Amino acid sequence: MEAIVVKSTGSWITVRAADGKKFDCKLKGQFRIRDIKHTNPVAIGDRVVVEQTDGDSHGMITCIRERENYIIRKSKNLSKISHIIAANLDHAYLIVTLAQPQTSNGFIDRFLVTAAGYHIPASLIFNKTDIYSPELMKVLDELTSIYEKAGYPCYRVSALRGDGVPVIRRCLEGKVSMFAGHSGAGKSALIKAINPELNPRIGKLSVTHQKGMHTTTFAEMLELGGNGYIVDTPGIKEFGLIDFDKAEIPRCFPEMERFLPLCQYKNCSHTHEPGCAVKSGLESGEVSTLRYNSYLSILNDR
Ligand SMILES: Nc1nc2c(ncn2[C@@H]2O[C@H](COP(=O)(O)OP(=O)(O)OP(=O)(O)O)[C@@H](O)[C@H]2O)c(=O)[nH]1
Ligand SMILES: [Mg+2]
Ligand SMILES: [Zn+2]
Repeated sequence: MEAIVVKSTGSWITVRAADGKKFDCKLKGQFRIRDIKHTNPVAIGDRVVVEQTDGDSHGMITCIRERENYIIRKSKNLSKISHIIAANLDHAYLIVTLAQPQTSNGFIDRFLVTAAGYHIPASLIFNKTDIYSPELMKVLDELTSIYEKAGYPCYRVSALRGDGVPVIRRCLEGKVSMFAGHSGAGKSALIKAINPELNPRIGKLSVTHQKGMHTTTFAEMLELGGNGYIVDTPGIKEFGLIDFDKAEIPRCFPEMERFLPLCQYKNCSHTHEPGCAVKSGLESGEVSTLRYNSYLSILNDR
């Protein structure tokens, strides 16, 4: 039987069959040993083959189909081990907050680079607009202009008040999408606002730091009223890039891409070389300083 992984808690992997039925499965031993590079041998969204055991409700995963794409990041503190957040996605959304907690540009750009690297369309959802001061609204306008120019749709919502939620609901229709972001950004709250029948746990912010308390602990694919699926994910603090070549990174900045063939040197790193077209794009304003600085920072990561 073919099925899709919808939840994995470490001890059990929940899969959904084509008819919507769910099974708790174990993984055949061989995968655990084979895939030592990742902390998780199966990821949410994986297409798998399941053999039913134990009557109706349990199964054994015997095969993991090749992934079309995935969002991957470095595991905390273990630089060589990676974690696949979700696989086989139609769209990846980063839930961004300018306050409580604040999302940094470096975090946004590392996420977008990862999505671009695997050709997953990505968008930004700015949440908590109900608490933004006039100054933060100006920052929001600036960021929206920068990211939309770079080719990333930007949305504004308040999961709390419901502002902007219908637009997101329509975006998710008929697709498998993922919400990622810092803990406390409101991923689960937004899912609840999109579909009140769903009941993901929603946390509180820590009183001292106004950050989330890691309420969602396992990624889970939830069904949006029979018309689309959303993967709710645990909050992440940093987004460590993995599996990227230095030369690949400029191609993951869509607004830089068209300048790349115009650089004087074929192996231009776009940092100091004469005749660099990316730098001329920076001077003319077609490449923003904010994004270019993220590019430099990501180059320095490796
Ligand atoms: N003011 C305001 N608060 C919000 C909004 N959306 C979510 N919150 C609050 O932010 C806190 C965290 O929300 P969650 O949905 O649990 O955040 P999360 O991103 O799922 O966090 P993790 O599961 O820890 O990764 C809760 O107290 C929510 O009520 C919003 O639009 N405005
Ligand atoms: Mg959550
Ligand atoms: Zn160049």
